[in-house]
Order: sequence, then structure tokens, then C-alpha cells
Amino acid sequence: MIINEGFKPKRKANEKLPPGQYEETGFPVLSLGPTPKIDLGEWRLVVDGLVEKELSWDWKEFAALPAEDVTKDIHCVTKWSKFDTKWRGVPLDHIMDLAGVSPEATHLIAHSYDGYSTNIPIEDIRAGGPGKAGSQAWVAYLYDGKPLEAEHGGPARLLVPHLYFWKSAKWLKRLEFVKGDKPGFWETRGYHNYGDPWKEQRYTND
Ligand SMILES: Nc1nc2c(c(=O)[nH]1)N[C@H]1C(S)=C(S)[C@@H](COP(=O)(O)O)O[C@H]1N2
Ligand SMILES: [Mo]
Repeated sequence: MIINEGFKPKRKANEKLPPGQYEETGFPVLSLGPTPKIDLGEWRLVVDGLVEKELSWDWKEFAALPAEDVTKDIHCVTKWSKFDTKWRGVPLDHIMDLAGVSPEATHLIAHSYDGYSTNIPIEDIRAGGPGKAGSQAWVAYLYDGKPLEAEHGGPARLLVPHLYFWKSAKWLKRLEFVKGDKPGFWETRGYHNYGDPWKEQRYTND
């Protein structure tokens, strides 16, 4: 029996579904190419660009950073949405604090081990921005309590659930802070530069 369920304000399934999306219960894999095999002993995550202090973590150092457990809905531009996905990750605003991101920086460019990249405005990765209170972006490394599977971006991926899922770069390698925008892989190939699922910003001119 579930007690106190009534105290949790839960959106009904249809209210959780952005326009044009359907609910998916599996976890589809969408990758440009083959899954890069990244040995934990060789993995590094670099933070650079407009920062006071460039950072470069190996796996042990990264795993020791303060992390959060979050449950989020995710929305892929190919129209599937998956509700209540569970992740553990390091909040981006914490990483930004550690690096001392310059007030001049306007965007984060996430770079991946497979050559993929994607651009996200700074206010979308800071706590308390358009994605509501608290952190709104993470470098995630556990999914459902287990190490993130390679096909889903392990060892670590970006998680920006309030934007279409292509913004959540898998196999994360480098967080580059820049002044001025720098559209990434899909953003230069016909997809929307920002990608708000609730506004159905799928393609460039949506
Ligand atoms: N590095 C990298 N990240 C990526 C991709 C990719 O091909 N390479 N695909 C993107 C797209 S289009 C989507 S929808 C999601 C898919 O994540 P999933 O395979 O875990 O469902 O990852 C995004 N991140
Ligand atoms: Mo996608």
C-alpha cells in the first residue's frame, strides 16, 4: 500500500508530455556512429575556455565531486519522451563555480569523445534559470543506480532535461565556455539552436 501518495503533486502523464511527443517506456539509443569505448583509466573531463582556472579531472577525481540524485523526464526530438528517469551527476553550476567561469561567457559548448558537440546558453545550465529552481544540468554517470551504459553515454554524459535530448551530449570529454554562440553537430544540420520541447523547437525555423 502506498501511503501519503496524495501529498506528492504529480503531473498527470498527458501534462508531462510536450506537444507532438509520445511516452516511451524503453530507452532508445540514438547515436551518430559506433559507441566509443572509453577506458576509465584513460577517461578525462576538461573544463576550459573563458574560465579563471582550467580543470582536468581523471575518473577518480571526478567521481569524488559532490553529486546529486535527480529524477527527470527526457524528450527526444524523434518524438519519444521518457518519464521519471533516474540519474546521479555533478551539477553544472558546481563545475562552473570550481572553474570560475567568466561573466563574459554566454554559452557552454559540450564536446564528446565521438566528435559530437552541442551548444547551450549559460543561463540554461545555471541553477535557477529557465529550467526552474535548483540545478538544471548535470554531468551524469549513474543511471537507475548503475554505471551509465556505454551506449547511453557512459562513462559520463551531459543531462539537460529541459531541452531536447540531443543537447545531452553523451561520452562527454570537454566543457568549453565561450563568448558568442557556436552551434554544434545537430544545430548546424537543420535542428533548432535552442530546442525547447514545450515550444516544439525541433527544426531551425520553429
Ligand atoms: N556524443 C554524442 N552525444 C549524443 C548523441 C551522439 O550521437 N553523440 N546523440 C544525441 C541525440 S540525437 C539524442 S536523442 C540523445 C540520445 O541519448 P540515448 O542514446 O541515451 O537515448 O543523445 C544525444 N547525445
Ligand atoms: Mo535525438
